[in-house]
Amino acid sequence: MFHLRTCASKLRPLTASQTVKTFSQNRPAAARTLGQTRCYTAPVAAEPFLSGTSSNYVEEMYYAWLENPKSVHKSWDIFFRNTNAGAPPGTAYQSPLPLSMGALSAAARAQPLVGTQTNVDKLVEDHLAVQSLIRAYQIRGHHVAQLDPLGILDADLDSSVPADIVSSTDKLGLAGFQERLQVLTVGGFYGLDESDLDKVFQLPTTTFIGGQESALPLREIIRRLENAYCQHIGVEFMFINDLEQCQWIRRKFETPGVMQFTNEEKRTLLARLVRSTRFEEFLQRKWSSEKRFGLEGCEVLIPALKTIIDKSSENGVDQVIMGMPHRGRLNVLANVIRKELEQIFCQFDSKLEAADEGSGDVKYHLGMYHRRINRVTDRNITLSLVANPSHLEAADPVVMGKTKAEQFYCGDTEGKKVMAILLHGDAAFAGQGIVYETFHLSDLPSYTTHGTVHVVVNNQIGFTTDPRMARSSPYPTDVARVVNAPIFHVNSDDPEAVMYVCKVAAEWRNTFHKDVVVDLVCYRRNGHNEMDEPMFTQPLMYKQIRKQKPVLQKYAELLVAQGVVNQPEYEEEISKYDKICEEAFARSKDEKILHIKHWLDSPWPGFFTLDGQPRSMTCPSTGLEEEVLTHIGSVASSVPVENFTIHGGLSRILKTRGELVKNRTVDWALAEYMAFGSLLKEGIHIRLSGQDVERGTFSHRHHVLHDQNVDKKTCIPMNHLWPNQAPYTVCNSSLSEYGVLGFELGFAMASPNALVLWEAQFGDFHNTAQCIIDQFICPGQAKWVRQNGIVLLLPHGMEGMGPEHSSARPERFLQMCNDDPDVLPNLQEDNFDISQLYDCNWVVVNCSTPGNFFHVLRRQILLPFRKPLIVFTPKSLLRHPEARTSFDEMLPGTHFQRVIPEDGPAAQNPENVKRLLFCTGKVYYDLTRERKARDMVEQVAITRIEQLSPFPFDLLLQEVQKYPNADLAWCQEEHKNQGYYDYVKPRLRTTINRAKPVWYAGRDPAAAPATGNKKTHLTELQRLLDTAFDLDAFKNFS
Ligand SMILES: Cc1ncc(C[n+]2csc(CCOP(=O)(O)OP(=O)(O)O)c2C)c(N)n1
Repeated sequence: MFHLRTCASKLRPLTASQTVKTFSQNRPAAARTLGQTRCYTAPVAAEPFLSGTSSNYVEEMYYAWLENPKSVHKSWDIFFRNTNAGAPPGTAYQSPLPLSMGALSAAARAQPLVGTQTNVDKLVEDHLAVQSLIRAYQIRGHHVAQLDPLGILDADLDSSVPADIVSSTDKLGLAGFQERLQVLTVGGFYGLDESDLDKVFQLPTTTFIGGQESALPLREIIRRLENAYCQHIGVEFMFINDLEQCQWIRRKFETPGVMQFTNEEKRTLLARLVRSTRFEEFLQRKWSSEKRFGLEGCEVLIPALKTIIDKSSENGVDQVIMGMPHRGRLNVLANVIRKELEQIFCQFDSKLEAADEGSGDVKYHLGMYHRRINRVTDRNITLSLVANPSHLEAADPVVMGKTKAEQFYCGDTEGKKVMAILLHGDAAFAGQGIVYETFHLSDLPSYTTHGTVHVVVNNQIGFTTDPRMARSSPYPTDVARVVNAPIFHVNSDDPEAVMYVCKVAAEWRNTFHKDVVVDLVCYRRNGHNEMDEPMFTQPLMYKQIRKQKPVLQKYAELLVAQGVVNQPEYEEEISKYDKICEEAFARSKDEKILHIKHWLDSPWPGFFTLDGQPRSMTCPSTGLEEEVLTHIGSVASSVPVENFTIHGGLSRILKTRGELVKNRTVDWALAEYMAFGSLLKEGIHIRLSGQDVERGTFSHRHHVLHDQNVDKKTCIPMNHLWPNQAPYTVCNSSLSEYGVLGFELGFAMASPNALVLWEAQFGDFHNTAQCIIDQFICPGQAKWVRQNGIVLLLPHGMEGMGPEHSSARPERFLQMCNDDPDVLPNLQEDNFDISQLYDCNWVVVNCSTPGNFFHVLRRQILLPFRKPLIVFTPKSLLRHPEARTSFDEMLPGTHFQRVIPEDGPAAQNPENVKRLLFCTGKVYYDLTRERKARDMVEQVAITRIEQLSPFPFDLLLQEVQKYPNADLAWCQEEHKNQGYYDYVKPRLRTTINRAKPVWYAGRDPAAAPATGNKKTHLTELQRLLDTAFDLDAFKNFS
């Protein structure tokens, strides 16, 4: 504790107030955060108790005393005065008189300068013990809080009571309290004895249990700590390494009397519980054998969400985007989002036909969007619930992305207007890795939504699995600790405690704009769904549940006992809501047809006609004026700001780009630049996200320039193109695919007027995001009538780099295309190509030229509807000298080419052509090189299929008809059981009415996507080229 003495002796000439000023000038606010190193250099002084760990405590008190001498216990006041007055070491301290609780002011009677060294040591030790005790409650109080409404389980999966906390099951009953004090005092953890219970202790500045008091008897300290930390709320926050945030939480939970509710608030809470409870009962009465994943056992969820929304609305939020699993979803739709009840009820009618195209989805997966007045705040609020698949937690990043987009489009840079609420089940929250990935996006500049409120419906069971078999962490919420989110566990049978933590959670989000978790510890009254028998697997738990009084009944009895409502008022509230349900049920009978479009979570006003149809079925030319190309090219090859030093290597890259532009050509990077830059000019926001996308994994893009001399000084030339251009966002993501792709999908959901692209580092990595692809991107429109124009850029190509970085698995995407391989569509249909696009579930392309890549990106936005676009992008072609496109192919009037036909000598005399080779992507360049080497340019035509899906039946039919004497072969560099073969072959056969075989030139089937051996790779390549150009290769099979 020499620090204090040093400070004191240094500051002695000053008065207390001068000292405070000087000290606070030297000590910025941030210096008071935990972990800050304190630095004092003068020699140790002689006060014997000023040593070791006591130093922080006494030092805290000293600072408090400097600010206000009355804020510390009288004995310390005297000590500090004596010290400052120059008392010699060992003489400044005098022991205080013992104080009883009712005699706090007796401290004032302490006499100066009397005392013994033993007293001194004991006093300091006791104060330290009390401080440690307070800290123990703050850190570990939640372990003994009474969180389980059933009273049989431990929310932290641990029945032991921390040795340094004196809690017991019968909380503040007198007998129990005495018993607990015994644990503490007689041989207890901190060496305090019973005689200390009535001694008054100075409270450190890190607690608020004192309210107006700065000192309290130990007995009262313990009582208040128990009250704050060991009742129905368990607060986990002491891992947060920010003093201001910790203090904020302590103030919220420790301040005496902080959890007060007005009678009005209690009545509102009761009414909300009535709705929540009676809604489930109504469904149960009407459709007792239908699955609905009811909320029974956690009915408090509805008032909890409404409280979070009310409080957030009060703080200025006008849009809340929610994501949630099955449990209680219908109830949330009905009572939080306020979907018309008849719309919900008619989903139970198995006789109603679906009006919309697509497969639709079950009622407890559908989304919803609703703008309404918040009755508590009288302000407008838009609430949406994002549709989700069964895959638990998969919607988390999607909700985040949509929230980010809504914030972006309304200029809400701090998340003050738009926020997300995510609901979770306890088993899923602990078990699904996507939760962790999503948390890691929460504080990244390009991904933060400035705080999400997470609400866990912790019914202490996952389907049939006990939590002890479902997680290794104490709580299901521990994953949130990685981002220092405070976690409020609360017993759901105490509705007021729940409302309180929800208010605090909303305030936390509003104050710090960081994530927060509300853990509603509850139970599940029925089985996993209403048909399930829970007694098979959880007999004892369910015996207890059978005895459990529903929370509504409990709370109603409490309020009746308190005189807040009377029994008839309560019954009236129930019958009022029952009547609402009955009337809606009657109206639901009038519904003749089911409209999934009533369940849209993200409307795009103005994009479609009022009937939800595209405004046209055409797509304009995707070409650009030469000046536009030249202008974008010149910005792309320069540094558009002054005094900015770029890397020498990059200067060379930009110079090369400049030369390309001068020669009126583009490579891959420039083509992308042209597409992005021109769309920005047209007011289309572009967001490119993924691992290392700013530079580009293959160092070809360089969309963010870094000054070589100034740290973090960057320039994004794309944002310097046009005076009123749309913003360009390019952001390196965290090392996540599932989370980031989900996020971008959500971002793309918010507006049709944005080009949102996710680039995989290598295409094969998309498989860790497979759930987003399988559950959202591929079937999203069919399930939820919701279009999405997300673009996936998947680097793909057999470059001899081994099995891991070669294949983006085209076969998987192609297998999930919804077009029929065996049915030739009506090729005469007007705008066949656009209709085909409109009908497909996604577009899959592999462009062989930069120009076509440019066109397909622009087409994505110029189309009058939105479809996901999967692009297999090249690696070696990024720098291939032949992979260039002239401006001529990008001018007005030009289009994306679904097929690039042969245009060489073979096309001049098609009758002479012996083989028509079809291929896609980079292998084209291997094939043309080989053809030239073999001097077969007249005999072999090569046609590139650039758009694989929807399959260009019309153009390919023309190609086949053009070469009547040619046999047909599909050539790919991928193994036979992979790539495109299985997709292309039946469609080619259908195109030609199965008139000819379609041969295969490519690698043999294999388990791995590619060999790890370079020589084998080259041998395989040569073999497939040999087959492709051996005109007799297929003779024996004919
Ligand atoms: C990713 C995933 N795996 C498995 C399932 C099957 N499943 C549906 S609900 C459920 C239990 C979920 O438990 P919990 O998260 O605690 O929510 P609860 O059903 O208890 O509300 C399981 C395993 C699923 N839907 N999603």
